[in-house]
Amino acid sequence: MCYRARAVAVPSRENIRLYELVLENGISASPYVWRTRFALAHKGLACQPVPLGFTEIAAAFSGELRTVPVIEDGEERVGDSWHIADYLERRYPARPALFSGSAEYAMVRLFDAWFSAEILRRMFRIYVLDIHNAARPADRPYFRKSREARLNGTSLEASVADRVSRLPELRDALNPLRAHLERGPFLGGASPNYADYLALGAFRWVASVSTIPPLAQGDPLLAWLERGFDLYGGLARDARLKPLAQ
Ligand SMILES: N[C@@H](CCC(=O)N[C@@H](CS)C(=O)NCC(=O)O)C(=O)O
Repeated sequence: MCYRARAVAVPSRENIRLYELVLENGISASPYVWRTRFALAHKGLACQPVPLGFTEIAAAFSGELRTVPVIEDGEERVGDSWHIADYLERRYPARPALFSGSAEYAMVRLFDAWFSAEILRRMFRIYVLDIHNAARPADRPYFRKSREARLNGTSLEASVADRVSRLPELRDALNPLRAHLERGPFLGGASPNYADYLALGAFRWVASVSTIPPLAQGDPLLAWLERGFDLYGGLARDARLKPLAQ
C-alpha cells in the first residue's frame, strides 16, 4: 500500500507509479524503496505501487535500471532513492520540503554514509539468509548467486552462522541514534526528516524478513520505531511484520 493522500489545498497526483521489491508473501521489503515511500508520504503525494521480484527488475526497464525504487511520474522515470528525493523536491516545490536547505541535505547525506557503513552493512550480514528465504522462490537462485558473490564466495548459510554473536555489535553501533533521540522524538528533531526515513526504512526491511529480532526488549529505539511506523496513517504498519525486539 502506498500513502493515500488526504484532500489538501493542491490536489494530489495519483499517477506516480512506484516500482518496488516484493517478497513471496507480497510484502514490500527494500530499505531503499521505504525511503521513497516515506518521502512521497512526507510530500503528500499518493502513488500506485508496482510490485516486482528481484529477477523482474532489469526486464521491467529494458536493462536500463537494475535496482528499485524507480518512480514514473507522467513522462519522467527516475531511479535511485536519492535521485528520486531530488526529483520530488524539484518537481513539487510547493509541497512540504524533504530538506529545509542545502546544509540539512548535506548532513543527511553524511548520515546516510555513516548509516550504510555501520548499520546497513551489519544488518545485511545478519539477515541475508532470511531475505533469501523470504524472497519469491523464483528469485532465490539469483539472490543467492549475487549475494554470495558480494560476500566473496561465502555461502549465505556460512555468512550467518555466527550471527547471534554479532547482534551486540549491531546494537552498540546504534548508540549514536539512542543518544540523539534523547533530545527529541525524531532524528530530525520535533518532526521526522529524511534521516528518520532512511533509518526507519532499514528497520522496516529487517522486520519484513527477520527470524531473529535485532533489538533487546526495553531498547529506547523501540519508541522511535513505533512513532515512525505510525507516521502517515501507519504507512509502515503490516500485520505480517516480525517483532523488532526479543
Ligand atoms: N542506491 C540505490 C540502491 C537500491 C538497491 O540496491 N535496491 C535493491 C533492493 S534493496 C535492488 O533493487 N536490488 C536488485 C538486485 O539485487 O538485483 C538506491 O538508493 O535506490
